[in-house]
Amino acid sequence: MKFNLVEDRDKLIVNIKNFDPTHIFECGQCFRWNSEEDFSFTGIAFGEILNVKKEDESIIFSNTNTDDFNDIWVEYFDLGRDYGKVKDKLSKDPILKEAVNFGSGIRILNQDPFETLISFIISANNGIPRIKKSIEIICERYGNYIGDYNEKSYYSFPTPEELSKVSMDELRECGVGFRDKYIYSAANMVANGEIDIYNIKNLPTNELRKELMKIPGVGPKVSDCIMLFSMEKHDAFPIDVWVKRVMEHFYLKEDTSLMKIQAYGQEKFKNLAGFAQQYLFYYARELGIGK
Ligand code: 8HG
Repeated sequence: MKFNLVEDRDKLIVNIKNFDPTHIFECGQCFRWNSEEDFSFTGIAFGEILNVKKEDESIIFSNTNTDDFNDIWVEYFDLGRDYGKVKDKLSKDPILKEAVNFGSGIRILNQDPFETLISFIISANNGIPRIKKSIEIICERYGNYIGDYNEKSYYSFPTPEELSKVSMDELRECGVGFRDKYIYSAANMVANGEIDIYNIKNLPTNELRKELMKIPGVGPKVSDCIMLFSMEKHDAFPIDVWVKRVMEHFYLKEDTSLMKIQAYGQEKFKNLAGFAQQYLFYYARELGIGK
């Protein structure tokens, strides 16, 4: 993959289509990116702090270099994929066309599987600001200090070993409520090798879902979020309140069980179901559709 890339001290200026930091970082798939006063976003992934800004057709990546861009960020931001094609296919459906226009710069991130597992266990029956706060506290207390950027300190997400040593009481003090026991079990199952979270992504989607659901606190929605946001399962179709509402409002026209909505979404959008879900989630949540 060749990019039209200019390196200028700690900045890279890259021409990328279908890339909008606001859409990417605020569409619900990640919790560790925050906007700055200049409308850029700063976050941390794979132990590196990065700042991302869109200026016209250019994306400016700060605090990085060409090697890290190629080694980490190309995959993280799914830059090898032509989102123009994904959007064209989905836009044949008139409802998706609206949702795709609304979130035109969304890309599905390839995040760390352990971080995604724990983050989406925390997300169950929770709101995004509280999810973000809990994750930030967990990283500050149990991750490692990586560095400062714009006068703010950044910490890595704890490894399975690091997190497995944290007690349930300590976890509860991070604001995770009843999910303390689930995080505790999940971290221990990964640390002691019961779940091989870094090597199961090659299983077919349905088998992988079953494997993930062996972890307490991981149901169908959480498992599909983990598969989609960290294991490249783009046929996953996580259904939360917003996706349920938008699917019922536009397609099904009546109260429908989660299982039926999932079957409908996977059948309708096939190997693009995960992308369709993300455009719909962002669209429904920002516009309050079906509320
Ligand atoms: O990207 C997401 N898709 C779906 N379907 N659900 C999500 C995403 N992100 C996210 O946080 N959720 C869930 O929505 C978790 C939680 O139940 C709620 C937070 O708004």
